[in-house]
Amino acid sequence: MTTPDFPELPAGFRFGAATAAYQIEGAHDQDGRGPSIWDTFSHTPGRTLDGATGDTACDHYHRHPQDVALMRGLGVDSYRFSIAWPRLLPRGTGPANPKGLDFYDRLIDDLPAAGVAPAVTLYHWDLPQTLEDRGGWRVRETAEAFAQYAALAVERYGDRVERWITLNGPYCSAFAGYAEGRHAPGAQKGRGALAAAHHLLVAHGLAVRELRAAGAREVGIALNLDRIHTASALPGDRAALRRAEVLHNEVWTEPLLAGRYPAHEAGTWAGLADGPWRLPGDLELIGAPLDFLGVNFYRPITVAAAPHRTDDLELRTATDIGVRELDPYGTRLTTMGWPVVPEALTELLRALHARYPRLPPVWITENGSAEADAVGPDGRVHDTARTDYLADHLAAVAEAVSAGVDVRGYYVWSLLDNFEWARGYGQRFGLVHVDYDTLTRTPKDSYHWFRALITAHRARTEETTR
Ligand code: IFM
Repeated sequence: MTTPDFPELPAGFRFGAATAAYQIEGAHDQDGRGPSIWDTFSHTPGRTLDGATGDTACDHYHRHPQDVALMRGLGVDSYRFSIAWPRLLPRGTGPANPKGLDFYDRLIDDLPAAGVAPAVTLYHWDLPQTLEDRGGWRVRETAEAFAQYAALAVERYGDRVERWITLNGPYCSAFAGYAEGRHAPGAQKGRGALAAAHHLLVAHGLAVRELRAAGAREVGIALNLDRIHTASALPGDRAALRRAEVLHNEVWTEPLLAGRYPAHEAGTWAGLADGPWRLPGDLELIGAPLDFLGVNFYRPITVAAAPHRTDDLELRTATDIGVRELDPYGTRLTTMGWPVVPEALTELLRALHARYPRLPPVWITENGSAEADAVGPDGRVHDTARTDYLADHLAAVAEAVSAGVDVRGYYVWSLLDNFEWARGYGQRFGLVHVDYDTLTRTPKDSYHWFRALITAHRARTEETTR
């Protein structure tokens, strides 16, 4: 076995690990936490693999001291985690839950003591069920409730949090949640997805305003962005590529980074720009300057044209807009079935840099691979494929930096194996293996490699800056 070389990143570049509340915390009904849409969804038969739920997950709620110790051992600069909105506000709005507030206080206090700076995501998909019952992201009131929640969180934790991420991967909240139905709340009817997309952006804008007013240090958003290709030069496929780029990326990047809605292409996006949910001043609110853009990247996708209904404003899946995703071939696939193509990350970063003059510094807020890991007879997890994936993607980041993209840091997804949404516990993304029967944590070989990388980076950059 050969260990990949350490990619050379600039002095001051930061390393971290990321998680999300519903995927690791468990304690779903303890200490006053209210239900979220993911509790409802995962408890609905047929929605998740083998009926998996986040009821216990990694039991991080009770084991966080051990997980903070793992981070200390890893030597990361920063830990990106999310606050469960229904743990702070069990009904989404109204009285706060003191025990929920205390839980994050303990975590946020323990991290700096372990040399790790807290980076908080306010929304990683666990909407309080009460708000969904009132319309969820389809209605503007949810964006207003989110702003109140953001104000509460920053008032309580703002003195200790280094980096705030308003929303994680709003594509999934809007389109996987309200069009494809593969994520909570599992809706597949109505104009929900487009309204949700807009209200998520408004929620972000309102939260940024609250965070700024409270003097938050760094404020940004994490988008799951895709590098998209088409297999041919046929006009139909090129047009499908543009529609896919709008659906996956530009719905978010255009209003956030350029203060405009995505171009109407083939009539496909008329609903987004002209929907009744849009109010005067929304674009200015959404496009307020950010301190950083978080990019979640895993794989490229290849698309081709498919028969479609461009005049249908009711549904917004890729199929509805005439886009067919092609099966990847010719590259290694992770257990998610995702192709491993690190140079696509360089291309994505360079494309963002070229398209948006107002692009703020970038953080890779998620990157990682799911592999078929198991603890071997020697008590270790030899996850060579993950180490290779991380090394190659960090090299791709270094390449983008050399090309002039201002990338400041990189979070591995994920610190721990965890609940992978509708795919249950079948996908292992962690640097640390979790045995779901005993909840035993075992650092994998990639954990040790990442620690060595961070140590080598510090030694090299401290030497060159001395
Ligand atoms: O586990 C998820 C995470 O919650 C959001 N981004 C993608 C990851 C892997 O699918």
